[in-house]
Amino acid sequence: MYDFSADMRDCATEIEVALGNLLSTAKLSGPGPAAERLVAAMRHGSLAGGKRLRPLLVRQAAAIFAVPTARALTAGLAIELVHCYSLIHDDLPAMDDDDLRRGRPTVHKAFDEATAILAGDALLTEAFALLAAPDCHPDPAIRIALVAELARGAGGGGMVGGQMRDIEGEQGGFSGDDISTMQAMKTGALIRASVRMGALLGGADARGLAVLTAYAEAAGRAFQLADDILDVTASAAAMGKATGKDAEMGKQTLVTTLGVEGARQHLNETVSTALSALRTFGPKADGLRATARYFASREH
Ligand code: GRG
Repeated sequence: MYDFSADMRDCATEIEVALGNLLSTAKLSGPGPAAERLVAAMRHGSLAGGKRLRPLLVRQAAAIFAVPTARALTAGLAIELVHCYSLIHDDLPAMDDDDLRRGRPTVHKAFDEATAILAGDALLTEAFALLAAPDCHPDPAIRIALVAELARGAGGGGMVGGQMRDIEGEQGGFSGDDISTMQAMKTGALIRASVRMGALLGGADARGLAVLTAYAEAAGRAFQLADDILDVTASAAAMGKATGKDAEMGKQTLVTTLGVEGARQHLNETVSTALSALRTFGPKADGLRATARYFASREH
C-alpha cells in the first residue's frame, strides 16, 4: 500500500543529497573567494528545510507510468532549483522584503542583495543545464520537452508573470478572477509543470497529459488556498511566519474576498476536483491523491 510519509521523506532526502552534490564550488565556479561566496549563497538558499513538494509531484506523476524514482530525480531537482531561486528573489527588499525563510535568515540577510540576486540567477540557469544533459533522460526529444515545460511554468506566462501581477495587485482593485489568475500563474504554474514533467518522463499520451494537467491545476489552486488560509491563522505564526503578512502588505487573496470559512469550503471543493481528475488511473495515482489531500491539510 502507498505510504505518503515515506515517499515524501525519501524524496526530500534524495533531493537534499543531490542538491548538496550539485552545489559544490569545484563543480560550479572554480576556486577563489567570489566563487565560494556565490556557491555558499546558493547552498544557503536551497539546502535545509524545504518540503520538496514539486520533486515529489514529478516522481508521483512519473510513478503512474512506472518510471523508476531515480529517473525522476533530475527533473525534480531542476524544478526545485527554480523554486528555490524564486524564494530567494521573492524575499528581496524590492519584493516581499523578508528577513526569515524556513526559520533562517534570507539569503540577502545572510550575504547581501547582489549576492542573493546572483545566487538566484545561478540556480535558475543550473536547472536548465541539468535538464539538457544526457544524464537527465536518454531521449533528446524528452529532454527538450522537459526544458520547454519548465520554461513555460517559470517564465513570463507562468511564475514570473504571476509575480508581476501580484505586485500590481498591491494597488488594490483586483477581482476574485484577477486573484485566481495571478495565483494560477505565480504558484500554480510550477506545480502544473512538475506534474506534467513527470508525465512527460513517462511518455504520457495527449489524453493522459490532459487528465494530469486538470489534476495539477486543481492541486495548485488548493496549495495556494491553503497558503492564504495559513497566512491568517495561528499556525502560520507558530512557524515563525508573520500572521497575515500578505494582508499587511495590501495583497489581496481569496481569503480577503471569500473569508476564511468560504476559502476553506472552496479548498475542499478544489481538492475533490483534483481527486476526480485522477479516476482513470486507479491505484497508480495514489501518490498524487495523497499529495492533493496533504495540500488541504498542511499546517506549514
Ligand atoms: C520572484 C520570480 C519570483 C517569483 C516568486 C513562488 C513565488 C514567486 C513566491 C513565493 C512566495 C510565496 C510564499 C508564495 C506562496 C506559495 C509558496 C510558493 C509557498 C512556498 O512553497 P513551499 O511551501 O516552500 O513549497 P518550501 O519552503 O517547502 O520549499
